[in-house]
Amino acid sequence: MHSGTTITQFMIEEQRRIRGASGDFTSLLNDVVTACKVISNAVSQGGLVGVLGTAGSDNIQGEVQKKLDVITNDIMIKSNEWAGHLAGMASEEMDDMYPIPKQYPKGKYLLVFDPLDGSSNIDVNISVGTIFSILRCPPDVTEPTAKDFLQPGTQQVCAGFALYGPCTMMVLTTGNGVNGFTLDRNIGEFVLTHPKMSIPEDTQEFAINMSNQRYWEAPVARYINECLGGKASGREKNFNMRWIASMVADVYRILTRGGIFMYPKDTKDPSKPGRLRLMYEANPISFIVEQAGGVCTTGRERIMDVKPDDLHQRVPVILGSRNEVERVIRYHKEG
Ligand code: AFP
Repeated sequence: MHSGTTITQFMIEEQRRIRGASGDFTSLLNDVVTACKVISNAVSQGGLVGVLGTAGSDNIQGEVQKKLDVITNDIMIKSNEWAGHLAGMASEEMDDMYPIPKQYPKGKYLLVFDPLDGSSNIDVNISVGTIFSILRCPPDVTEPTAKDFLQPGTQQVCAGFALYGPCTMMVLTTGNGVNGFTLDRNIGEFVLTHPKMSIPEDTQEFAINMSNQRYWEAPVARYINECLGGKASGREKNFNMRWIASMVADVYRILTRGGIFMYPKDTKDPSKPGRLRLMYEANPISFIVEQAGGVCTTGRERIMDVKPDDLHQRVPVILGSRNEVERVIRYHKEG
């Protein structure tokens, strides 16, 4: 007999706190959680069921799709299209938004997701995850178009990610703190194991893809040089570095023990203002990180204040422990 609070119990208790809540949102979240359990299964079987390798297609961003990118996208769609809670979905893996098929009732929410973040790591058995964000469909819109999704991150009703690592975790916020749940495979339920997650204000750990160093802007180069130099370059401490190249895994580490994560603006490809996608990665992760007491910025503005102009828009991302991120913001102001 398990003794913890299950995610279902947790969500129902949260719902009771909201006067007039219809249960729609709780049911939607339940479907998303179910999809993540199905994805966790697919990911954990890997080569046994022939799901590793490339799918032979590219996504809208010109990236090679893995078989699991396509499979997990399909799982998210199938688990969430039927119940009547959604007016539409948008995914990193689909060129256009996904309207709810005619045979199903429509609801008042929009679901945005990256079905398998870090998927370029999947063949080497490194942790990957699913990131999602729930928005309200604008009032009186029954047939949403892409522009109805273009809401700043501050409008998110809920954001979360599942992390498929040694344990499968679900990390969630609805704007009332951040809670982490671990999948108990014996009962098939996520159980609350990490209540009220909080990011320490200070850190000695940074995460950045150092191979891009020659493309960085001056403020980022200045900050990383100081981290590398540590006490010898005037900082009060020495730093350690981690880079998993799977944002969910890097962010989970920061939620657990602090750190700063950076995928900054660079000059590698002038057509791209950053590597990470605003709607599918930066906004949901920012909502979680801010709710855990961290800071998220492009270097020049708060990520959740960016007004999206395209579903697949990219942004620079600098996030994590407050005092380090604020230092980087200061370096951007100083030029
Ligand atoms: P994929 O989902 O294509 O593997 O991208 C992962 C990611 O968006 C994010 O999770 C990582 O932090 C970042 O890209 C890694 O980028 P680099 O490969 O340039 O280090």
